Amino acid sequence: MASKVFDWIEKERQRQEHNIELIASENFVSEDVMRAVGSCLTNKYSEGYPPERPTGNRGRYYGGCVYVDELEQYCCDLWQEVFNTDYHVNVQPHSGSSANLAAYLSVLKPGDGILAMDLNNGGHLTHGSAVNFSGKLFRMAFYDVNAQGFIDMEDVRRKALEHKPQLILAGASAYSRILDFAAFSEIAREVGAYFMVDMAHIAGLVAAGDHPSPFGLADIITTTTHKTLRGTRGGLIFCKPELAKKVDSAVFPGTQGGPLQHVIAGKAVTAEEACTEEYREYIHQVVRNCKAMSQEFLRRGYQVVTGGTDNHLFLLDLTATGLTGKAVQEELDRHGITLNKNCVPHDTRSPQQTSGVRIGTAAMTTKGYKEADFIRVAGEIDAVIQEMKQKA
Ligand code: DSN
Repeated sequence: MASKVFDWIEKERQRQEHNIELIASENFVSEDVMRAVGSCLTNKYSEGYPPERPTGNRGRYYGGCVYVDELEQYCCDLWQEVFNTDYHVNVQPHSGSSANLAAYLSVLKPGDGILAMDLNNGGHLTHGSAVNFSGKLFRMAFYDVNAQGFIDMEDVRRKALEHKPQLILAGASAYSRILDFAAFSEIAREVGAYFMVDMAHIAGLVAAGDHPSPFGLADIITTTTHKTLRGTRGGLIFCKPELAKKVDSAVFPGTQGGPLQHVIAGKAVTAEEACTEEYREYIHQVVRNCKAMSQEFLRRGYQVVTGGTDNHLFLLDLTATGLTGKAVQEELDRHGITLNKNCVPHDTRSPQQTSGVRIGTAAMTTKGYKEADFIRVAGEIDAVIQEMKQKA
């Protein structure tokens, strides 16, 4: 008898096929990525690292690792190619959160200071939220955004001098503008802090040359592989070669046990795809689509945080409509349009309600959407919001 599970998988497959997917952190992977992740590699234990690793590791703790050794090394080599870098890479983190935990613990001890962007202003849960391990383990300070929603680099410097953090973090989940890695790195140098970048959202843009690269500037770089990189769900850590041993030890045995070799296989396929000209053209289109859609909202009289976008996402500020992000998200769900409620900078509503929604173009660009399609969807969203306003 077939498992009940496949009914839900089929329903979810249909939902993904028919809905308009605008969640900025989601995408649709290739059949090859799914084949790799759904393969027999899920059966294999391989705690440790491939023997070729340049970090003096002791190899694996299990027999039968000959093929996963070759696969994991291939995966590491490919990710260096994707970002054209000689940074050391660890492909074992199970997720972006696991990658951030290991990255922090590779150079910090509990009680050390981190300066990051607040979750409510566009940062990420693992960037020091009080309810997350990051906020519980480390002494957090947060830099602010200005009234238009741009990161205030003067505030970054001021807070760095005031709080003397051991690590400064650049990276966001809901920030639509270029991150000035050179300026962050200069401030980190000035106060003697490590400089870390969490590029999870924009990693695909960095790979395609549509966002400045943090390589050469940051000491440690983390990312997920499933957002703009359009791959399997998982995390990666890159670091300057001199931190390689610390990072590898922080991942295993520091924070994880056995790596997920089926996911590492999926990450390797993702990297193969990200090296292609077709992928770079896809990312260019994601950015063109995002600009076109945000401009259409502006044309229709909406507030877009920072007045536009440089990347794959933007935030619609609904304050003037009187509607909450939650209500708009739920109503759009009923119309087959999927996005998520999101705080806008200095939001007066709670993260459960919010005054905004976040919109991303990576997933529907994978389905072939061009500028005109996104302009049409902006019109559909506007129509739903106007109807909600009339009923309110
Ligand atoms: N929570 C993810 C997002 O939606 O941006 C990041 O991990």
